[in-house]
Amino acid sequence: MAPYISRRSFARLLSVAAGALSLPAGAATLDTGTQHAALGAAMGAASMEKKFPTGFLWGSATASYQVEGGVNEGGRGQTIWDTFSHTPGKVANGDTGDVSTDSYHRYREDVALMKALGLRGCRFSVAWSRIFPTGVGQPNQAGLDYYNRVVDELLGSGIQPFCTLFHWDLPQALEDKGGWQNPDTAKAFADYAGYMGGKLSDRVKSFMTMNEIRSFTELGYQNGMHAPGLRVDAQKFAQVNHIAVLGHGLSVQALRASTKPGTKIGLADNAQATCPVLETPEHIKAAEIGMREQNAQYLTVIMEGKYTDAYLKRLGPNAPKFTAEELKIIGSPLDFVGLNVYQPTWVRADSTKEVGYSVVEGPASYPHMLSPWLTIGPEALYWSPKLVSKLWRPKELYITENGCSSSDVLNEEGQVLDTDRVMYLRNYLTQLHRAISEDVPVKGYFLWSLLDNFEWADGYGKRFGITYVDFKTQKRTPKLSSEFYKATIAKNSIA
Ligand code: GBH
Repeated sequence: MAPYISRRSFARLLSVAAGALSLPAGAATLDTGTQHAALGAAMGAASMEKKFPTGFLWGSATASYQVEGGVNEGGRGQTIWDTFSHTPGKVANGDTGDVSTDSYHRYREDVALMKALGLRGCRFSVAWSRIFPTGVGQPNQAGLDYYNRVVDELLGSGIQPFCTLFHWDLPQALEDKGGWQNPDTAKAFADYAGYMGGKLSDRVKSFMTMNEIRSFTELGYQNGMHAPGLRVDAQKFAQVNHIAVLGHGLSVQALRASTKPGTKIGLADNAQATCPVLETPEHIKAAEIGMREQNAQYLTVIMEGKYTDAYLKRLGPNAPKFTAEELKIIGSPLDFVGLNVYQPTWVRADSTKEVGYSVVEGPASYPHMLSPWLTIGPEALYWSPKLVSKLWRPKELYITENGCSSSDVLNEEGQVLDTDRVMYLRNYLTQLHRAISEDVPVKGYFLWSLLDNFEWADGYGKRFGITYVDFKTQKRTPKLSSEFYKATIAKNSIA
């Protein structure tokens, strides 16, 4: 700090630092030493009390196959995750989503948990195969009825529903015809999305087309770790990505046509959260370039309506085949961008690279949560919305997922004291506050997840909930992190 501050700049600093704080009358006329003390106190208090904007939407997120169970009820059709999880060796411990948290039957109890936390937003996903059991054809009223009940229960509890239309549970009948390798799937998805928009938009005001395109294409069709468990060649894989983003664009258009005026349409994307290794201008610039290039075939093509030159060059003969018309559809304007943010991608300036940056792999000692991939970098929740906002100026942003796994156990008193999850959330939310205080238009935050649930190929072994679920009895027990989240919401601030 400078040894002397002019009265005018001192007053300005105070007003910046103090926000709503009341300061001693005439503070600006005090001597320099007292000024510094007062300023320090104001800054300290301001940094202790990090207020979120009034009306900031605090919520939680789940996804159909991960929580519903009831896989053979209400006329639901089979999905690629039923097939995959029932194939020996694919999911840890042979776990399946057959029952999971049984939210198909217990959604009222789950909504009550949300209400008790003070949540005002709930992100859930619709299982396509409950609505169109084979992906196309005649709609299934019993499936629609279930989501009508969920939506009505949420609204009755003062919680805004945010609906995701595809969170990876593709109808098996569509996979049998090539799944996301077949452009017909993109069209079928748009038809289904349009149908849901027409049925729900009298009550649901925000829709997300897809969840994490990168995850279901890379894990499902490139490395085979998720359903449908395929490993297609590089050219076919680039085409899978193209068909998926095309499905997104077509569904945006279908939703525009079918929803009530004022309905907001976006997606939930896990754009790699490029963070500068050091916060210097050159590395920050590198992170910005990295945000575009690391996500070229996902968020970048969606926001810009074109693939970057570097992406097409890198793929060479394996680049996707596309038309100008398709790019236009993919780039259909959105009302908001949802970002799922978990781990950082550290980036540095690198003049030896044509693109000007490189990704830095962490040392072996780099800390992570229970899931080995979930390296800890709270800055991700600053840089991801910050850079997305700078590059593409979306009108609104939401954090559609953030949270972590922990080796939760019930203690003798029946509590789960997940201090590591509290640590994770506190630090990430502090960085989110930093972004918002710089006017990045983040309107809400959905914690992943309300409940421990089926964590895909990790089965039930990796718990992400702020509520502990005993999968034998279905008993739900709020963890320490629930208490933390509840207090954060009540204060609308992070300490
Ligand atoms: C999100 O994926 C999903 O939207 C959600 O369904 C999921 O439950 C949640 O986050 C927590 O994982 O095993 O090393 O190959 C997060 C992105 C991409 C993270 C795939 C795990 C597998 C890494 N996921 N990744 S590895």
